[in-house]
Amino acid sequence: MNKLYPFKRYEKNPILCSDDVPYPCNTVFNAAAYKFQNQYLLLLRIEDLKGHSHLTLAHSDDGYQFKVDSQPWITPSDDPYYEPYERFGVEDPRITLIEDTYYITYTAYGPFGPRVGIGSTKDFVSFERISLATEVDNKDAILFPEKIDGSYAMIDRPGGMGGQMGAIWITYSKDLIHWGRARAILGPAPGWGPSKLGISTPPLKTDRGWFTLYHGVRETASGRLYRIGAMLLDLTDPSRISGYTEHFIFGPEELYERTGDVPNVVFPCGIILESDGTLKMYYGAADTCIAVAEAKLDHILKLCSNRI
Ligand code: BMA
Repeated sequence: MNKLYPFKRYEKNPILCSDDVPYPCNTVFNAAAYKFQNQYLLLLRIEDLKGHSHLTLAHSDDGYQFKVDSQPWITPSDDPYYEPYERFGVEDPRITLIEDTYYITYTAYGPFGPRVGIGSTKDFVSFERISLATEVDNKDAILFPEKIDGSYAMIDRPGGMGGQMGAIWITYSKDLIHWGRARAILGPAPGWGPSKLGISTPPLKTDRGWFTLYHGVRETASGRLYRIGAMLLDLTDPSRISGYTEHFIFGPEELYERTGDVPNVVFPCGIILESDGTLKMYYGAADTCIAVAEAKLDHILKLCSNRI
């Protein structure tokens, strides 16, 4: 194993493909992950045959073999407030537990462009929408599991559409509806992820800071290349980076990551930390299937230098 690339892929990857979904669909990718009542849960982004996405749950006892529900769980809303903004789909979910409630952030996609939706559940059966938290041209949003200085905190990715650069920002709210005091955390810079930067997985509290994975995109002569880095944010002021990997730690290598509807994409939306310190990273591969790779959290933390 290359010491700078800590993740080891599960040998039976990919773990979920469209054939594993019990109803017709095009692809299954970019899934949120959580351990709920001793079961591994994935909240899958499934793209239907019209090219619109919805979210469906999959369950597993071991974290590798998942059974996909027979029905979608979160579909575009027909509520007149949400409908115009979710008409083309709901995408790329992430799950954060705050106190006793699981919050799901997702990309609401409609004719005006992508914006951030927030909803919640306590049981992964009922789901209530809370807000469309941003205007358009914003996605990759993730809530912190604790309030910061009395406010909810959310990382998002304004910009980055239509060939523009996108950066990682943080914003705060008292009610998950009205957001403000936004600050940029990390902007694009020449290197492995210069065009679009976005947070990938919900913050995990460690002694050294809030641990997150993020993605960077390099525009190449043959298209975009999505790769993953790790970042630590200051525990009391998460607008400050307290450490990060100067190089990417995971990128497309295997055939199922290199080829598919969108080639050369690895796109994690969920991690699960096991009791022995192993981190399971669930990621969409080439916008076509889902794979899992594992690393020791300590190993990744060692790669996060203290300077940026
Ligand atoms: C991003 C998101 C992801 C997708 C990726 C590659 O902008 O839309 O859902 O995996 O592009 O297509």
